[in-house]
Amino acid sequence: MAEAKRALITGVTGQDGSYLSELLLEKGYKVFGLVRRTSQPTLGRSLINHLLENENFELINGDITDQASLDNAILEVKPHELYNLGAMSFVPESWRSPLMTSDVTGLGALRCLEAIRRNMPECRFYQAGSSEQFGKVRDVPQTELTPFHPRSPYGVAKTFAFEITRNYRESYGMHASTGILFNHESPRRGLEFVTRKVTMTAARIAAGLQSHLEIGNVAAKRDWGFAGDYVEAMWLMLQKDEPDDYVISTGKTYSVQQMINIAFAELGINLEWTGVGQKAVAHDQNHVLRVRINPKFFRPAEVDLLIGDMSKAKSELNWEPKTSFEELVKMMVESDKEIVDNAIANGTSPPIPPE
Ligand code: NDP
Ligand code: GDR
Repeated sequence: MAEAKRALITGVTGQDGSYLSELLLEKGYKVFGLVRRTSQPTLGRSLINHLLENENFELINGDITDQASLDNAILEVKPHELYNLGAMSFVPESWRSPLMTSDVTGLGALRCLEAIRRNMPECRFYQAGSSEQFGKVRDVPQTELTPFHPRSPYGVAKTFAFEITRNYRESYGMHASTGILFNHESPRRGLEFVTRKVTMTAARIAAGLQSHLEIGNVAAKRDWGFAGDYVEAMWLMLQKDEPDDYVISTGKTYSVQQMINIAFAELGINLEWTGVGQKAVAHDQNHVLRVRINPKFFRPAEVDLLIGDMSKAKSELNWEPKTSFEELVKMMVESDKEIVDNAIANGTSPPIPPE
């Protein structure tokens, strides 16, 4: 029998890391997840708790800001594939901590590439690129050829990571690819990101735990897909004979306001909006205030519109998104309703999205 393929995943405790681990285990891989040493080891890792007893799933300590730990991980695991999903991934935080963001999200990719180049050059590399690289978009929709104009320190760091990945591919002939992934969500999305903040808050409102949602720029438009569909594209990129870069998206865009309307309607709350800009508010069918704009959630520079053209991924990887936006929002609302209902039934506090 052929030896099982080994994959090393940074960012394994995050949304995508958990779905990618499940996918690779299903495909017969031995999966190694790089985890940071934290003072409370079990916290923050709940997304992969269900995998810890799987004999083909193993955690290894390391940090993408520490070159030695990456070298050690490569030497120990000898991976056929390395997926670099580790990042400081919350855009607003990148203005508060721009140096840390550049170190983790930007230089972290370079350290992974160096660890491969020095220790195991045949290991294939996936870099988690982002539609935030397009920022103030120059083309609509955005393709692999659209120039970058990132609008946040996070977007700038991802652009560096993209460029250095391409450079190592061209300089050293490494099998290194970047997936330029547009926003993707799931019931495992962090509570600080807008979709999950909306679905969890809507579930809390429906349960009578709070009166309304406070939100930032509802005019921003995003191309939102399901994370479970997107991790398959990551794997497909590393199965190609030649490394390359691919846009992964749905090709459809919705405003934050539309997303809020669909999520609340799932729980029988039908919103009517009045006022414009920062004065916009939404009331329900009983004239109760349910959504209010709070300027503190606005960003120093915004990405107004994202919509990706994934035709290259479709023709070359045979990849297409399977989950519609409505199905995605429904899945997230149902999951958060269940979390809130279970917490109430058990006498515990349901989660509150952080600010
Ligand atoms: P999450 O924020 O859910 O996960 C981020 C992961 O990075 C966590 O596992 C975190 O570990 C880990 N991490 C943070 N700092 C370090 C470090 N110094 N060393 C090692 N690991 C670290 O992100 P997602 O799963 O949503 O995204 C995965 C990747 O894809 C990220 O790179 C993100 O920027 C990128 N991306 C995401 C998109 C999306 O819409 N979700 C779209 C485009 C790109 P810990 O648990 O210890 O904090
Ligand atoms: P984004 O995701 O910045 O696109 O980055 P996020 O969900 O944080 O914001 C999407 C849009 O919603 C607007 N918005 C708000 N956002 C948050 N978080 N909270 C609010 O209250 C709020 N109100 C309005 C934002 O201004 C923005 O326009 C995500 C991350 O996963 C990145 O790591 C990834 O690279 C990109 O997607 C593609």
